[in-house]
Amino acid sequence: SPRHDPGVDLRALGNTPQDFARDLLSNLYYERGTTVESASAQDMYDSLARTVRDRLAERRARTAAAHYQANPRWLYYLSAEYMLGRQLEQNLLYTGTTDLAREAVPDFDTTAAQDVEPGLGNGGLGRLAACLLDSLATMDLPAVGYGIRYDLGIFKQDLDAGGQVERPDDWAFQGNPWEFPAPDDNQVVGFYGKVTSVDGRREWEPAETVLGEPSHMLVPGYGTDTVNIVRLWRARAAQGSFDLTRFAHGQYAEAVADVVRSENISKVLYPDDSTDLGRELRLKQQYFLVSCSLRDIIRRFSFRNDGNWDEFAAKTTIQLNDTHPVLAIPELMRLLVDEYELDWDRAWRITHDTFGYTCHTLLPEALETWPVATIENLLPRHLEIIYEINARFLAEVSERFPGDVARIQRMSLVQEEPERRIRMANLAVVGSRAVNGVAALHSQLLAETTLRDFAELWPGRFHNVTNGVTPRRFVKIANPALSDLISSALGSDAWLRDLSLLQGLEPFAADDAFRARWREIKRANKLTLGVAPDFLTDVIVKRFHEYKRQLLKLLHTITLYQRIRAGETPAPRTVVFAGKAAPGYWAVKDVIRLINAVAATVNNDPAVAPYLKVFFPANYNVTLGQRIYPAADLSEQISLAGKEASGTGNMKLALNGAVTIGTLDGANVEIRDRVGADNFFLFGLDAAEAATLRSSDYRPRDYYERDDELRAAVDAIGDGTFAGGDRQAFGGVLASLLDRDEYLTLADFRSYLDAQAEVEKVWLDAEAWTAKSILNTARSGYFSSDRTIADYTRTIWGLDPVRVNP
Ligand code: 26M
Repeated sequence: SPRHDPGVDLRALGNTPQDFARDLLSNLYYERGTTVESASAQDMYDSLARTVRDRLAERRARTAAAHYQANPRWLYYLSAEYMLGRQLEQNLLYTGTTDLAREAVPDFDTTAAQDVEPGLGNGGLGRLAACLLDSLATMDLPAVGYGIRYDLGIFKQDLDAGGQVERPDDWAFQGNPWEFPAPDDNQVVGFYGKVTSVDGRREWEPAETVLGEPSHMLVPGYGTDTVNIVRLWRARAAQGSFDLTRFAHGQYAEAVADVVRSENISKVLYPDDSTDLGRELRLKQQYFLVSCSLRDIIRRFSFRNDGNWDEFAAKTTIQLNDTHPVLAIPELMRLLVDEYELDWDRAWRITHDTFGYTCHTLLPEALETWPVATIENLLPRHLEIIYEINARFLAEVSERFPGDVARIQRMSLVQEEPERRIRMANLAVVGSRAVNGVAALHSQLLAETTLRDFAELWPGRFHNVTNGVTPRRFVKIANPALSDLISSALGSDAWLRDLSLLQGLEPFAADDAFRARWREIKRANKLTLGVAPDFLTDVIVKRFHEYKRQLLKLLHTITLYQRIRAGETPAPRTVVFAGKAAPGYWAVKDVIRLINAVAATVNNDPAVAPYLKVFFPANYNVTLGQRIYPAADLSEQISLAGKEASGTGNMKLALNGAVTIGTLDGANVEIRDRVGADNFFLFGLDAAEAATLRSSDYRPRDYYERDDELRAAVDAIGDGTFAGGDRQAFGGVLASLLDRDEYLTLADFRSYLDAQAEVEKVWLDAEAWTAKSILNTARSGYFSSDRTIADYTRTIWGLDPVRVNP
């Protein structure tokens, strides 16, 4: 459309050193209002960021023009979380200006160190969202990510006397140069109130309204001109919320109470990972995201397609990142039926054809449910719509399975006991065209267990799309030396856009000179991380959760310590633990405290120093992960089989040449299939065995009594060895292990130690180890998020690329 033809040469920004330096100075003078002489590190950082951003903005303008011209089918990715990682280094890489920036900026490293990671997510789910956006742009697919612009991201973790202490993450305190606010594009969101009938139509009159103010960040593709966006909503009080009457009466705090209430909606990310807390503010956040995003999507659609609703599902596909945004289903129904006056059946067809739902868990405690009373109060019209969806759905179930009352109760969107609650996963499945798990085993177990009834009713609706990670951030940026070696071996850097090309490294696993180079790089990466370069670097880095079994790794560490004390001389290793625990999750906060107590004992014992070190860097985030993955030799993926949906750290580590020790859980299964059983250290119960043992009368004490080393390790936790003689310090951990051991840690202990013995044997043969390391990288190309996006595009989304004109 001519309206979007800029009619000028947008490529006015040159890329000579002079052009770049001039733009940098211009930003320093005109945006920061300062001079080279008086510029602070922040001034210089901000000016550099803008200089780079402008180069992306120019590509963004051409992308938008190409998109308007093509009027394609769009993907909208709805996610309450995005873990984008630091922006500067990525955007320098994607604009090809890294060298220009190093030349133009006086103290580049100090300047780059000002870059702050926007931690707008908890862990795997949020980082996956960021990897998928990276791949969508790289593959020239028209997509927008929608999310929430939390003022406070995931808390910062400090360790105080070995225990986790949380500090707020005011990530944008110094401003965020990567962000474009668009206050004029705001949406109005309603809450509470009542529903009345007007001329036979239901009409919701909210009692409270809040503004959603969007800003966007640029999401460039690598090696292409496409620049997509991620649009993040921030809550603002509606104008007039400030209470002048109260103010005049001296009630200053009360005068701003409504403003504060409104703006609290996007104040803080909930730091819970895999548990459903059910706080009203969380539900408000979810509806806020959904309401703003859907109106934005509809506005964009109407503008391009003259509001012809028959075209909507053909032009729009919306992917729900877990159930967090599932209110989009009743919200779209409400907009279509109440506001646009479509009849129910037509509205339902459109809605159902629009949505896809990705499930990220198997844990029942992570499946969201909301009390009917909470929804009724906050979103009364949505509750009516959910009931109507349920009535029609259950009629369909009864027709298929007449008289099967138990089935109807299981499948109902409404749980009746012990209180009435809405089951958000059921709503997501019923309202979506496609449902997918995130690894082959996960998708299989979803269909066989968690969502079995639904898979029986609609087998064709269920898919698997195995997760992936972006090789740009997690190989090229995180591990530049390894990337250069790979490119020189393969003869080009094309692998960064087609990761299957890593297969070409296979012959080099047998090449002595190449193996020596590979080891040198790993060694240098360990020095950068600050761990001993010649020790085996054994890493378990992920959110803390009982099912992930950091405690199993710790029991092994204690056993190594005790063996060394008894005179054994195992292969030197550094055990690296990193990760955050949800602030209220005391069981794993105790584990963190225990790990650090063991670390203090081990690291201060000169007798074990030549063989064992324990390292727990605080505040695991994307930035720290980028330093750890390249230094790792051994990747610990030791969750109880049947609990981890996929894992993505396992993929980042394998791509950086770490060899996995793991259970048959999540994507480990597929990693092992691809790298080969010889290049993967397998141990433990499989998912079926674990389920059987858990449902029998499992007695952890039997394992404790029968295994001397296990008993010695557990006893050391209880006898004060790591607590200056205090026998009570870790009583909770001990009791939960011996009395319940919900995640079968003791049952898998011996098998795990046997696998670790195998690890050690191979490690002592450096050439054999290096060959396995190289083969892990060579055979992990499948785990690129580009492949994940290709799978979504083919099986669920049906998108076509739109090339941006140069
Ligand atoms: C729920 C309710 C209230 C507040 C927060 C939550 C919540 C937030 C995040 C629950 C779960 C959340 O994330 C779960 C998650 O990260 N799942 C992980 O998803 C990854 C990407 O698919 C998988 O690789 C991991 O196996 C899976 O654990």
